[in-house]
Amino acid sequence: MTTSETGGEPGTGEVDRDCFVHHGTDVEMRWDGVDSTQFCTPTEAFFVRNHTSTPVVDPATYRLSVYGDGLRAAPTSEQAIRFSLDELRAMPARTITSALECTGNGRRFFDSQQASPAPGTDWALGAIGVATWGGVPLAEVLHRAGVVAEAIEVMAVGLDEPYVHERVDHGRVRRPIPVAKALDDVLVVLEMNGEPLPPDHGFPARLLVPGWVGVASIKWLGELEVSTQPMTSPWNTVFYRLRGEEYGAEGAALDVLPVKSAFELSWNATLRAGSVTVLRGRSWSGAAAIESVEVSLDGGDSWVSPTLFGPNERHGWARWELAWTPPAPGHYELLARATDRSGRRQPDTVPFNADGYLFWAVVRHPVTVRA
Ligand SMILES: Nc1nc2c(c(=O)[nH]1)N[C@H]1C(S)=C(S)[C@@H](COP(=O)(O)O)O[C@H]1N2
Ligand SMILES: [Mo]
Repeated sequence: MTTSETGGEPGTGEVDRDCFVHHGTDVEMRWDGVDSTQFCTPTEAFFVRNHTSTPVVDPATYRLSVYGDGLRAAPTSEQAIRFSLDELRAMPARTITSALECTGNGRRFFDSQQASPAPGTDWALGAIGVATWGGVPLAEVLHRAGVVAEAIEVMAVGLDEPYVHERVDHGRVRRPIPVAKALDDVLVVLEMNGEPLPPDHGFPARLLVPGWVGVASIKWLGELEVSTQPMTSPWNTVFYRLRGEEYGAEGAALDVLPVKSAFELSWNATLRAGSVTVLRGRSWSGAAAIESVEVSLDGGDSWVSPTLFGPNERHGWARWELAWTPPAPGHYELLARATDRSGRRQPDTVPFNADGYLFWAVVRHPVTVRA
């Protein structure tokens, strides 16, 4: 049903190369390219994170297979209940405007700000985007498949090629989520920003797990195993765990994303002394809407409140702006620190973890002011 494209990068020929920072099989959104008049990230500027490469899935033969002992008839994978794309499209539709963020977003700041580099894609803060996702509630699909009250977890499996890392074949990208989350607000996405899902973002169908680590939002969704027992995959036992001194030997599997902020400004931007510059940025949290944002123009000595504008809802992001007249030439560090409505405020530092996940400390953004 699928063939794997050769070539390391996603979206060959489809993406505007200049609007991204390239990292092997991943591409990162450029914060200095963000259009401050737009709330959603345009699809063509949305980051891509692929463990292998974008598969070509034939929509005519595509089926979503649902099976497991958490369904009334307890079908095996061979006996799976199968939904075609037309059947999914005919189900009651829903849209949600939500961020999707990679667990490793901000990883490079473990190195540059805390002198503790972590392996993995060297993201700055551009492994995030907000889109309007359209599709079918996962709850609808699970109810039609006959989910039972004893079901506790749903394992989503992608149709991309098995992931081989350091000569270990980990199988297809897959990860379980609790049934409670699956039935709450998870979407089987068919459309992104009003258009059919593009290949790089999971055509013909993917999950969107609002507020959770991006890896939960399995692309090219091929299977859902519904189980009455806890399930494991390398993506919840080996990868995407917080491992490190502060977290214990086993580490903790990751779910809800923390609160973060970014300026819509190039790294080392050049500004003019004595001229008014409107600084803009966005803050977001997996847990709640944004309560407040503080900005420091002097490396963290003093803080001022930017003006928040536009929508500010759970799962989106809050936009903010602040007029600044840089007083004198020199090098400055601009800081933005958000607090969400669940009471979490971005810290100055975060404890290291071996894979560099969830860097949610305040990022120090350098700018040069010229005469
Ligand atoms: N099947 C599959 N699903 C996947 C991945 C993948 O490599 N294969 N990458 C995951 C990760 S780590 C992230 S951050 C998001 C990225 O979604 P995007 O590429 O649409 O931005 O997809 C997730 N879903
Ligand atoms: Mo990710």
